Amino acid sequence: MKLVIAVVQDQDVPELMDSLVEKGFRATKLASTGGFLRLGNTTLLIGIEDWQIDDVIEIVRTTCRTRSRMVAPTTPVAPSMGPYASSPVEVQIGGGTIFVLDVVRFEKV
Ligand code: 2BA
Repeated sequence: MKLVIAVVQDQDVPELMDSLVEKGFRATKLASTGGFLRLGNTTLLIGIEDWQIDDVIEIVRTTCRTRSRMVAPTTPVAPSMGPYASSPVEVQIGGGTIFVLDVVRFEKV
């Protein structure tokens, strides 16, 4: 068994959850915050059988979009630039950041 941890953008969650449930997957939705942008995002925990990994990744791929956002860096990007860089930079967010972990034991009691 595997545990898929998927960090996705909030806007994509309704369609992603619909697709997962429609295909018979179970998921738990957690509110999370990205360490870089400090913006809310969503982390899904999805327990699956090993042979279902590709199906789940494909669902995330097709329902989660890549978006760009301009951010003003608040941390130094290079020592020569001083403590803060003033120019906003564009970052690409998403579609999804996916971790697949082995589950040692799973029980519902
Ligand atoms: P954030 O940490 O808020 O990152 C948002 C986006 O900012 C990232 O999109 C990436 O394009 C950019 N970014 C992040 N760290 C950066 C850095 N040190 N320098 C320059 N740009 C940076 P994604 O890669 O799609 O990540 C979206 C969210 O997924 C992240 O939000 C974070 O919550 C999670 N995530 C991504 N990689 C992770 C990892 N290795 N471990 C844990 N969570 C991760």
